[in-house]
Amino acid sequence: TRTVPGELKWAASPSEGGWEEVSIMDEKNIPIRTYQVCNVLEPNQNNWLRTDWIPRSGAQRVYVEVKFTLRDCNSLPGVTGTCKETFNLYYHESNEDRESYIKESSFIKVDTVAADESFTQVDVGDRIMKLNTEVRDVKVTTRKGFYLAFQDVGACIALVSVRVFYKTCPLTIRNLATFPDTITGADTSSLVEVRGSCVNQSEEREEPKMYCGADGEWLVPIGGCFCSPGYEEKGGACKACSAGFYKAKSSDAGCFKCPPHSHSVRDGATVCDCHSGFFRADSDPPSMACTQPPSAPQQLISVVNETSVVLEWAPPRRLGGRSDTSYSLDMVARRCSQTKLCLPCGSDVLFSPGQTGLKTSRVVVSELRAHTHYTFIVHARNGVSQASGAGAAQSVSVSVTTNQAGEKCFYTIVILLSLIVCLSLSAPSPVSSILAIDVTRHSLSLSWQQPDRPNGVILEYEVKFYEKDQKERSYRIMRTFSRSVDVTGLNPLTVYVFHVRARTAAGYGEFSAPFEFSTNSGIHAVKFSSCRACIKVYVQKRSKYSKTKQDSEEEKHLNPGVKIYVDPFTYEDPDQAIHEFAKEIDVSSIHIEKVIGMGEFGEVCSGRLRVQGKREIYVAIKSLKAGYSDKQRRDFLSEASIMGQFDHPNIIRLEGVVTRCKPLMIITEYMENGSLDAFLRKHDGQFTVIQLVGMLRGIASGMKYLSDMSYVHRDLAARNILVNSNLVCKVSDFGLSRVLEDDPEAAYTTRVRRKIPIRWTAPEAITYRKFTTASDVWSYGIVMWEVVSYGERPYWDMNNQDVIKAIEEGYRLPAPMDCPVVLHQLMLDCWERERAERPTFSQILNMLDKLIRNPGTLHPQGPCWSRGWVCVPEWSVCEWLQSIGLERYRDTLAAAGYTSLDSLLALTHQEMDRLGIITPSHQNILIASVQQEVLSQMQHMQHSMVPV
Ligand code: ACK
Repeated sequence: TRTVPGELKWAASPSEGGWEEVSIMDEKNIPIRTYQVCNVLEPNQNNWLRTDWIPRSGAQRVYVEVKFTLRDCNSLPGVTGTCKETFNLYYHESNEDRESYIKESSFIKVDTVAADESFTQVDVGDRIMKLNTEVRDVKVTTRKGFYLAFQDVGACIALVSVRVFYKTCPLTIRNLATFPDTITGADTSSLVEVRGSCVNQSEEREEPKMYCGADGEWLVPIGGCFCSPGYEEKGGACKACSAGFYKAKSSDAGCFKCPPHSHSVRDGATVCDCHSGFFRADSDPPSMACTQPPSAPQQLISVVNETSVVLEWAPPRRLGGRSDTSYSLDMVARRCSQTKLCLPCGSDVLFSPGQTGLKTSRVVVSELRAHTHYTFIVHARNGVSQASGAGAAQSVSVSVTTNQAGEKCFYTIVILLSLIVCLSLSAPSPVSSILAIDVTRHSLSLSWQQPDRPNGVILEYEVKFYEKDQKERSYRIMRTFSRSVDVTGLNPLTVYVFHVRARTAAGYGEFSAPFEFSTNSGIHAVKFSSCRACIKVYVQKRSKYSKTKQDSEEEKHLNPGVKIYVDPFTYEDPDQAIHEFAKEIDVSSIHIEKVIGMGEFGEVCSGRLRVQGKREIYVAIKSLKAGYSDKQRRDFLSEASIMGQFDHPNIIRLEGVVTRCKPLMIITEYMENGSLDAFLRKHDGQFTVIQLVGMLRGIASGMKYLSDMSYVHRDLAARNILVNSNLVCKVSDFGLSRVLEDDPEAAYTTRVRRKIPIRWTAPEAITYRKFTTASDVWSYGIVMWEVVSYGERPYWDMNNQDVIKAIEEGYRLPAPMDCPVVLHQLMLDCWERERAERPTFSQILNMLDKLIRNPGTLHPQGPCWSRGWVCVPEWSVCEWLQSIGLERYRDTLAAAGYTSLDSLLALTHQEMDRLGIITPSHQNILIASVQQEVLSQMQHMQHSMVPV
């Protein structure tokens, strides 16, 4: 009524002496219309006041707010029992907007309204009135509108204003769907179901629905939309991906950076175009880098055997960034070489295992014509060869002439016979001598003679070598078609042992005897055996590992007072676990800023968290994407339940969780430099060894804490370590059932059904799922290797099966470039086959602390070359014999008066024959080693005088 200009002129009955329209000034001195009645002295009052017709406008429940003043009967002098202190509110539904008369009985009573203010305070003289406000609601659903009526039965009352309204749930956007302004339902408990429509550039993921509650609040959002390809969600709308980014599918993910060798120049890209010279195969997903066709196969060799030819080649130098290289062969016979591919000539030729789509690099071509000149062309192709239009460019060819005629019917017999001969052939005899030429600090060239008895055509040679001190624990293999090889990537001043063996059609022969050669120092040709003293000290320490119990489960239960980690899956109700270990955070205290990556369950964002009474901190926010299953929810929250139990500077800290509203979130401290592997690759070669060891120390410290709590991580790898702005490394990625499912490195092995990150996992965990702290130690050794090699992939491009096999055979990763000997030794210790032999994290931590305190020990060539390390400067004959494994001659030599290393310089073969040291190799070792030992001691003295 306050907004109605002029008089209201509502119908009053009786028209005189009952309700009267009176204009007064409100508190702001604005004129308002009121209705007043005050017949308190006369009995049997029945005064009606009816409003004009009020259109319903679609509303189903209307609210009537009445503001009024009422006199307290006691405050009125001389009133009798006729005075009343209430009035009645009525309504009448009608389609008629101008009904002139409505019977009293047609009205339905809404309520009797009383004042709730103490109306004795009303002082009409000073115009100070206590205003009452009462609201009543009423369902109006049957007609287009309604009338309201006020019945007075003898009160002193002034209606100051009447406001009639209905409620709506206001227009809103939820889950990328727009919900219109919606009028609430007819009943106080009714919910109006509303269907949303997807915002621009979005597509329905699941029918978007919400409910409008009677109070005008939206409830229970269901379903929603995803931004279309090329668009991502920003502030409730879909915004085009900016240049350099793309999004291929409609999903709730953000735009992705263009994969390597591709770009997008315009906003809204659904796929990135390849840089020129790079391609994408039809089956390549848009997330894959653009790649190139392979270069030509290398070193194609042919071995003619009568009318068959064995062709072998090495893989292309460049695989173009793909792993689907295949080979195919073309054959041209001279007789028809005018036409390029002369199929008729070769139509009955057999290719084994085939002519096209070959995955192996060896083919036997048989049933050729005798005395015919053939040219074989081997093409390398991959998934993008066709797209690049470079089919024939990547090929290599070889020409041969077959050398024996024969009737076709004899071929089979001849081939069978040669097969039988082949099978009965014996393997080649060992290579008898190896020479080293061109020796440098990091390389040497080897050459050798063909074995005395090759027993067939030699197809290739295999060279196996290792650092002498490492024995065969870590060796490398090279293959060559020729009788020489350049071995590179060696450590300076290091003695290497080489073995060579040959392969024919009958297989590999025996390896040659060991041949030892030392790389040089660049200054003198010196041996480093004095270092052995230092390594020996360490090795003795290492043997202590075996006495330490590795299985922390067993250890911890004997150790009261140590906090043990509780498996959240032992709780029947996962929510109980989460609330036991994690703090619930109010979503309003989180301010999300940007998406920093994708986790298994949804985006990972960075943002800020402001908890009352604390300063604002940067946080990482992992969220669980909508549409999750119960299991996914449990798995997602299990990470927080685990993390929440830890409190250590090298373990990622949990700030809390959001579980009371959607999406669910896990909030952790923010680590500015992201994951360690990517971080190291980005800063290749930029850190000092001390900085790298500092990072390793942090990880070891975190792992020691976890192992003390009996928590086995199972997926320790550089990609699961996060780095903050101070280079502090923290272990992250906890979880249980999901642990290995989520890791892109995890693969199925043949023996177990769960996925395992093979390259990081100890053999016993791969083979029979024996995951213990000792298997975490193995993984830690791999992390050490990743760190020192600045994020190199362990075992490079070997496939998982080959890695498993190599480890089984005793192969271990070699020291990365410039890796201090002590660190590589520590890695090798972590990779002991026997898990009881591996160090504990506590021992690793002690070792790293010692190295940090004595930085000189971290020199790549080993501790002896640096100052500050206490080496044994002079060995007794006894220690020296021990170090070369010939302790057995101790007494013989002592008895003959050889009591110092110098005196041993006089040893000759004849003298040793005389003393009964008759094994030729022992004689050689003794003579060579004593000379080198004395030389290296001289060298050591020089270094002691001139600080390095
Ligand atoms: O290598 P990144 O940048 O580091 O990409 C991944 C991505 O989210 C998906 O896991 C990053 N990430 C995860 N947790 C955090 C964190 N607490 N602080 C900073 N980045 C994080 C991770």
